[in-house]
Amino acid sequence: MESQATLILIKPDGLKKSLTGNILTRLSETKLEIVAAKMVRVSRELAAEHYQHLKDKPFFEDVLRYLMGEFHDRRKVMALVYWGPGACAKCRALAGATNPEEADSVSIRGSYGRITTRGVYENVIHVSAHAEDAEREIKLWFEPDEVIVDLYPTKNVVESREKRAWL
Ligand code: IDP
Ligand code: MG
Repeated sequence: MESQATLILIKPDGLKKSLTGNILTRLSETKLEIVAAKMVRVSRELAAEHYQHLKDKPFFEDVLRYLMGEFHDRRKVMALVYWGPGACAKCRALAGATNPEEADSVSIRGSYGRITTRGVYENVIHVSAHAEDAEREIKLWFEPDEVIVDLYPTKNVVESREKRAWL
């Protein structure tokens, strides 16, 4: 099987419920390699771009607010890239179905997810559906230099913008 990458997000409910260690332990069963990881404060623009395929759904606004952390008082997600053979399928199998009530009860979403009274599927993690989605999503969440393997072709650009540096 060919190596591929997949984007994992531990969503704000996963962080608030202190499930990070648990989720990473579950995912380690895949024997995939973690090639990028960081905490991200999610802007509306990033959330909307990430969930662009849902923009016509009635729950779109709530899903953006969920990913931005507005329902959990935790304005952050943990973003990781897992890499190896069949990465998307392996991680999605462990994650379980989108609807936490339909997810296998021992899957991550089946164990820890819930449907809120607002109707949001709070399902703890995101996993890219397939290699094509993974490429789009990883390019959205990570710069090339934040990933320790060369996943996709890059180009060199000269940037002269002001940025913060350590004092
Ligand atoms: P996925 O996360 O399993 O790939 P998508 O269809 O891409 O599922 O939906 C993205 C996220 O939007 C889901 O993880 C879930 O949080 C939310 N969502 C999807 N469908 C529904 C729905 O019918 N009601 C409420 N929330 C939903
Ligand atoms: Mg999806």
